[in-house]
Amino acid sequence: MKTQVGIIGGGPSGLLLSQILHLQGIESVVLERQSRDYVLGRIRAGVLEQGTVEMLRDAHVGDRMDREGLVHDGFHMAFGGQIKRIDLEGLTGGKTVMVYGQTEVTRDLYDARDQIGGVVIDEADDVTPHDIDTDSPYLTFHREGNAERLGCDFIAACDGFHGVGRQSMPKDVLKIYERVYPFGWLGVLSETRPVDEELIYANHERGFALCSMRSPKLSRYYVQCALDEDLNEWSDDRFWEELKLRLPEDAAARLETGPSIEKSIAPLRSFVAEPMSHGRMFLAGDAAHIVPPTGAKGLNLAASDVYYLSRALIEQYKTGDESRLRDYSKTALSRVWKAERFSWSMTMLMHKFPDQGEFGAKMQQAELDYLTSSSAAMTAMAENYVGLPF
Ligand code: FAS
Ligand code: PHB
Repeated sequence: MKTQVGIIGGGPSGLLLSQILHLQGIESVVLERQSRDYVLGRIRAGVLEQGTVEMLRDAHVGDRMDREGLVHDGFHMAFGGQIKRIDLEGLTGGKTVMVYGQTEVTRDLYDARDQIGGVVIDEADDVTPHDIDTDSPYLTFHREGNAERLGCDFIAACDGFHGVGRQSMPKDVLKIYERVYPFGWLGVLSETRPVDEELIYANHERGFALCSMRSPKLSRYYVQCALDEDLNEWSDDRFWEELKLRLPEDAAARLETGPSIEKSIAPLRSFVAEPMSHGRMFLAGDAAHIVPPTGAKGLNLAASDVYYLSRALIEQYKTGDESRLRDYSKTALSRVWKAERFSWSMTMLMHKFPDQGEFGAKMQQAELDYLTSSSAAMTAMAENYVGLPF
């Protein structure tokens, strides 16, 4: 097999890159390790920055998002018995975010690829990049037990944190930066009316909690939990009781509970791999970086990587100018690190740390009190939350 861009990974990064290139007449093949059902069964991100929304519309995959997504022009921060609103739209001159699940984004992308004849090979095993520092890199993989080879001009490793792309970069080239947090998020999806029309981020002495949603009838909740929590110890009743304890009284009183249709624990880490390219292989999305979900940046960073990489590949194919490809890593990392900083700072502000002590708790309350009483501080929060410019 031969194509122009070989893409490892059929998550949001790989599918969006493939779709954007296709619309510019550039061929690609996506090699996805899992089955389509498995990929679509993962419950992940929920909030799309304005830049991501515009990219999806430009890639002709925004129609259902615009019909079913929820435009949010603010969110709430609860702490010390108070609840304060961050007026995203008012503080950023009209910018908002879209609440629309990553699962739906991925479904829309798969449908779009199928509709225009995109090549996505599911259940591709042992995908392996070769000769990435030559002019003719290629990928090998197994499909239904048969060995296959995909020749390409460039390889995009969109294969997530556990992917093969980053692992294939020379060890003496790669520099890793990492911070693992001493807690995780226990998440629940339930077919209940969301507790509020907007998201609530809660700092509480028992730990962080987040009230989010997927639709007016589908709620997504999280509570901070210990890293070694046993999911079997968390009945729905225990989850709902713990969530209520961490929310302001009126929110807890109106919380509609019900059976969980998904329950999982996600670890939290900050992670960046530099550089994001080597030879003719380019890393995009979780393959290159991970953020704690506190700032709702993970999926959105994947989108901005794809924005920069697709623009660079299109320029190379249209004009032969490789300068944007050469600058891809530096350009993408500039935005990645700012999102890493925001996600880290939100995580430090909102969670209970085992070693923070009473002084640390007081610092968090003082910062939250200052943040929500200063338009300058809220403006900084708002412009990061809606997404810094691409
Ligand atoms: P993905 O991991 O989504 O996709 C990579 C794809 O590559 C996968 O389908 C995988 O099967 C495939 N793959 C891996 N190795 C392969 C190989 N060797 N060969 C072929 N294919 C391979 N972000 C938020 O903004 N908010 C959240 O609340 C949030 N919650 C999250 C919860 C969890 C448990 C996780 C893991 C992530 C969460 N994220 C969240 C971040 C998440 O949304 C990612 O940023 C997003 O999935 C990034 O998309 P991709 O880069 O496409 O990576
Ligand atoms: C979600 O809805 O899953 C979600 C929303 C905001 C976050 C993290 C997760 O910061």
